[in-house]
Amino acid sequence: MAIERTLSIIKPDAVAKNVIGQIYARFENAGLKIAAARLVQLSRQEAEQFYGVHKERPFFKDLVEFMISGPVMIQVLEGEGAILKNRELMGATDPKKADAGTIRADFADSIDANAVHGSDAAETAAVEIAFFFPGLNVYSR
Ligand code: RTP
Ligand code: MG
Repeated sequence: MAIERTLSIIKPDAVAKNVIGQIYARFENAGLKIAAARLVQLSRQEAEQFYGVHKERPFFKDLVEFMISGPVMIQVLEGEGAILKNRELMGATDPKKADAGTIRADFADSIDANAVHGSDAAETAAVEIAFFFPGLNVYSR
């Protein structure tokens, strides 16, 4: 399988719970490397733009409010099949439906405060990485 990159966000709920390190350990244990990372407070405009595909959805306003409710940890993950691998590590969007041992099953409280984001396909990964790391040297190692 090809080496891929994907965008991951540890959302405000998980940052507030002080589990960045525990979530990073899951990435590392699955063979994913941190190729770039930033801890940031998103602006409303950034959150609205990032989740723009969902802007007509009923949960959009709550999603944006949640994403700006505190700092987020944003990283580029790199490794074999990184996009799908990260989605598997995350578990289902609704933590009640997430498999045991996934990040959302273990750290998320609700479908809104669900601990992590991960790109869902190669095209969205490219767009999302460029959005948060424009022109960056994403280090391959
Ligand atoms: P994400 O984009 O954050 O990685 O999550 P996802 O792919 O698993 O889910 P997606 O369908 O892309 O939805 C984005 C985020 O919106 C919130 N959501 N709320 N109340 C609801 O029915 C609902 N549905 C989605 C979640 O926080 C989800 O992560
Ligand atoms: Mg999504």
